[in-house]
Amino acid sequence: MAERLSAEARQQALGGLPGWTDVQGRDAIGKTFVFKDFNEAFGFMARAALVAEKMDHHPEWRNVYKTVEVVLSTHDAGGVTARDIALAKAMNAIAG
Ligand code: HBI
Repeated sequence: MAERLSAEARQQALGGLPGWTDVQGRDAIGKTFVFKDFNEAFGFMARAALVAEKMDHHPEWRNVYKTVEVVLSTHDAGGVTARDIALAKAMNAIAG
């Protein structure tokens, strides 16, 4: 079971995650990805979904046209864990 990161560890991790920030009022991290169009946005989601499934760690996300708002937190731990950092890194790599 992944352990919640300390505030320091989370800030440290965020330093290496361009575009990701703390989510106000929650122990979670978030990023809004903006793509060229819906096709690109959905393609990102399709690829990210396969990675999330492989990692057994799933995003909370919302897609409106070319934007994808992502929030990551580990429900079992009640906050941000290394699993969220790993998925965030993977999403940044997928988005390019
Ligand atoms: N995804 N974001 C997130 N957080 C979880 O705690 C989580 C998950 N996906 C699957 C999962 N947990 C299961 O492994 C556990 O609920 C058993």
